[in-house]
Amino acid sequence: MEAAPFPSAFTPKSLSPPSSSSATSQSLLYFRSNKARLKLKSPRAFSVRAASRGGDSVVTLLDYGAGNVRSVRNAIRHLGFDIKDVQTPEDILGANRLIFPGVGAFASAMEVLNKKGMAEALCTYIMGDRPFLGICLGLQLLFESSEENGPVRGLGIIPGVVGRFDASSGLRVPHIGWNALKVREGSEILDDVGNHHVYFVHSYRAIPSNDNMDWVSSTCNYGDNFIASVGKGNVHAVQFHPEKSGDVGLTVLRRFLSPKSHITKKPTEGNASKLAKRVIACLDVRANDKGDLVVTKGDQYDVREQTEENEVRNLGKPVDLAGQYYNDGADEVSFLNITGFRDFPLGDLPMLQVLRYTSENVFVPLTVGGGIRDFTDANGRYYSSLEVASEYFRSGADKISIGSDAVYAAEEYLRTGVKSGKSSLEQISRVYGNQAVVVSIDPRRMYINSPEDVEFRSTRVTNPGPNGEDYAWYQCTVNGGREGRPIGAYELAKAVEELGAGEILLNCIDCDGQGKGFDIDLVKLISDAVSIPVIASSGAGTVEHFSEVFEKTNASAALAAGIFHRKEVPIQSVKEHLLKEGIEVRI
Ligand code: 1PR
Repeated sequence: MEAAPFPSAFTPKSLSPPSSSSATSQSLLYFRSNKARLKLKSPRAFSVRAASRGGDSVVTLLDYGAGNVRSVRNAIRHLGFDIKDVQTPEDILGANRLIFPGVGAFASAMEVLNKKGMAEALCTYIMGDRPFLGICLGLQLLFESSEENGPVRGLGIIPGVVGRFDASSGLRVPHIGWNALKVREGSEILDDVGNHHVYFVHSYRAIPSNDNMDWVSSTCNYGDNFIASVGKGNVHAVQFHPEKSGDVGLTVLRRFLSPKSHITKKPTEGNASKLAKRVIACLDVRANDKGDLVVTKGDQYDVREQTEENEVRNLGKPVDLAGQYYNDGADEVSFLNITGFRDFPLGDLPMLQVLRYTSENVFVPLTVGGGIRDFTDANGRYYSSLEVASEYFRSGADKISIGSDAVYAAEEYLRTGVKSGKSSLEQISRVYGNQAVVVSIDPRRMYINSPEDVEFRSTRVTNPGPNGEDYAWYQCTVNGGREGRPIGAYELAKAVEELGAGEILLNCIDCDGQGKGFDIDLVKLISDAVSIPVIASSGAGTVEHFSEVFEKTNASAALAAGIFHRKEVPIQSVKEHLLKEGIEVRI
């Protein structure tokens, strides 16, 4: 059957063909003919009948299987609610309250919703003014269409087109990090949130207009003002991730889940005004010689004690430390499985367990890296890097980080000039979005006298080399710094951005564990070269090192390990110092 056409006012130039049923299209027309004002209409008018509703402590979750919604599940359970998964459209209609954490790409989400008859049920449910909370893509799908790989039709409940952030003026896209909201008065679930940062990770957004103003409950500024949340009656949706926004985000979820309950734990007074610089705690994880998984930390990547026994340094248990850093105010926690290059991570079940346990109690983004590549095990079973990444995502990771394999992919791309589409980087970012893929670079400083001495991009160094060299290039390595490759950090960063990386974790082997500060020359070189966010890593020793890297470079985040593990500099002190220096951070 043919779908009803878009009313001309909302018809984008070339919409991809709808795969929806005509009933869905009728729902869309209903909304449009009502100028998208939410009117109550009996769900009985629709063919799909409601199943029986769950109890008061039950939340219905619409997980259409396109990605990781584990953190949303964890947050709901943490707040004391049970979860009922949507299996059929009837489950949507039978929900007491429905959470829709959209993940993946707009087009594939709409395709699944249409195919399963869930688009119609969703429209009916929302038209009925029933308690609804959409998250991220779960907000975008409410709009008429999206430009993401499209235009592609959405549910058409809210007027407007979802478009990509404009990176042409130097804006870093994806928009990743903690940003401030401008909250409309009386926005209910967002009360108290106005002065706080919440966590965003997205490349597409909807813009407020006269047509959708009656829906907009908050906006956020990044390049321009975009819609951070919508709300009308019992229907809400947020572009940010409440399940990843610490206590503030949990408060938003709690207000949605129990609107009448008294919020005992009010967030502290905040002063958020823009995108904050992030402070990230990193845990290098590996098995020690007894086979226990421990957090270790190297000096220039050497993680063994300088003793006769030469044992692997043990700085604590991964799950405990991650929990502690969350409580201390870390904006993100990264796990690097540093022996992943030789030990297959899916055989390394303890690492997956670490992620599972951590994500139950840590409500900020978790990144995991190490060993993401294609692999054939001893029995000849082949695992694609996508399978490895999927297992990490399923276990609670929000982002995965690729080291060695990204170097090989970039080398190949620079050699052939062709994007094969087959590298782990390309495959994973295609399925999970580039905001979910970090490339971790492990460069080593190579001093030279003149930029002409090498074919790679070099930079003038602040401190000359041992023989008075004024320049350096940064050689990429693989396998935990064990092997140098014929590619510079600059060339790698540019190539992986083109191949689909959403963020760069920029280590420096020379500075790692030295406590003498970040390699400012390197961070500046790379953060000026790419338009995706760059995380400065390696060398933090004092709070001043953090302000220095943010003042002198375009880094979006700074990561440290040793000083946090050895409790030399607490995360709170770093943040207080940055605030004092006028650098916005999440408190
Ligand atoms: O190549 O995809 O299997 O990924 C391996 C990952 O493990 C890479 O991200 C690589 O950086 C990391 N890795 C491998 N070997 C080591 C090692 O230390 N022997 N750790 C290692 C890298 C560097 C930082 C560190 C900062 C901050 N660790 O992440 O945490 O330098 O430390 P600091 O604040 O104490 O100076 P693949």
